[in-house]
Amino acid sequence: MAEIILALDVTDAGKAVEIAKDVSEFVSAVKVNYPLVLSAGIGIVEKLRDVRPVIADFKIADIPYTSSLIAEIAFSHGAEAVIVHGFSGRETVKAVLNVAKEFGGEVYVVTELTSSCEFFEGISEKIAVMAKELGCHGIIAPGNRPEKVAKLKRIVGDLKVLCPGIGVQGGDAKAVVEAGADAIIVGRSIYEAEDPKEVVRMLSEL
Ligand code: BMP
Repeated sequence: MAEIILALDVTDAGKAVEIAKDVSEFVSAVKVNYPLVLSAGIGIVEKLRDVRPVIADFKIADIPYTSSLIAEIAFSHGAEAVIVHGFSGRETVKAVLNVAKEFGGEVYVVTELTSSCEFFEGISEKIAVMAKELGCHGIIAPGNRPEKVAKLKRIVGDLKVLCPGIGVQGGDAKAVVEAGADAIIVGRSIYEAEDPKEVVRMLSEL
C-alpha cells in the first residue's frame, strides 16, 4: 500500500485548509505549490502543517545561494520537505540539503516531469544517481510512465519514490504502485471531486 500525498493546487486559503482537513485521515502529507502560496502567502504552510506534514513543492532550480534562501523560507515556515529540480545540479541540491539538515527536513529531487521528457531523456537516471549519492530523501518520478518509475526505483533503492501524474494526467495508481512508487501525489482527482474523502478512501484501498 502506497502513501497518498494530496497536491493542493487550489488558490483559496480557506478552501485549501478545508479540503486538507476533510481528507487528512487518508493522506500522509499535503504538497503545496506556487498557485496556493502565491495567492495565499507563505503563512498557508503554517496553517496546513497543523493538519498534515507539508511538502513545499517550489521546484527549486536556481544557483546554490538563492536555492538555499528559498529552502530556508520553506522550512522556517514549517515545511517538512522541499522539492528541488535535479537538473539544477549537484551544488544546488547540496545547498538545499545543508539547509534541510539544519531544520531536520527532507529533500526530494525531480528526475523528469510528467508533462514532458523531451529534454530529460537520458538525464533522469543520472539525476536519480545523484540524489542517491548525496543522501536525499527521495525523488519525484513520472507516475504516468510506470516503466520509468520502475527503472528509477531500481537506481535509488531505499530512497522514496513519489509519483504525480495520476488520474487527470493519465497515470494509473495501481500500475505505478506496482512499478515501485512509495507514494502517489494526487491533486485534481481529489480536490475537484464531488466527494474528495471518498476518492482518497478508495485510493487508500488499492
Ligand atoms: P494533478 O493530480 O492535479 O495533476 O496534480 C499533480 C501535482 O503534481 C501538481 O502539483 C503538479 O505541479 C505536480 N507535478 C506533476 O504533476 N508532474 C511532475 O512531473 C512533477 C510535479 O511536481
